[in-house]
Amino acid sequence: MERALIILKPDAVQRGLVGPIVSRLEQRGLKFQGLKMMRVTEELARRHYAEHEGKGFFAGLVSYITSAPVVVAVVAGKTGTVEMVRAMVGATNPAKAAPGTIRGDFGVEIGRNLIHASDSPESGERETAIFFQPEELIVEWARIADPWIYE
Ligand code: D4T
Repeated sequence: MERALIILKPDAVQRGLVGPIVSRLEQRGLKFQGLKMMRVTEELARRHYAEHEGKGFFAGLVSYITSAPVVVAVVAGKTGTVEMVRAMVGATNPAKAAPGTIRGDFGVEIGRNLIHASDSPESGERETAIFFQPEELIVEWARIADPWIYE
């Protein structure tokens, strides 16, 4: 089992795109383990984006992600799920993201790229632990559609 942390960023929430984006993930067959609305504090933003500290866009990135509520989720699936979710999300810059991807269909600019998805299974685990308490997640649950999604 692999899982990815998803953040529907403030622009996705403000633009009423939570439903359409969650829908895409759900329709693909991804299994949700957790979903909640929250505010990202500056401390959390700095921790999440620690690899970008010192870069020119860092201050803008922190201010964007902390500016309004976000929706965070954990989605799970078999091996390869994280890569599949990243493919659905599209290139970091929506202007260059392929049509059919979330960023390619809903966005136009890198500073408003709507969604975050973990970039490796290891990041998925690390980020899940940052954004969710264990008791907020339902890791094992029987979904009636599972045999119709996985052979
Ligand atoms: P996130 O982490 O938000 O899912 O985006 P990506 O994984 O697709 O891309 P990233 O980590 O390289 O960048 C993080 C975040 O910073 C913004 N950004 C990035 C920016 O505003 N200007 C830039 O030049 C870069 C490289 C967008 C996403």
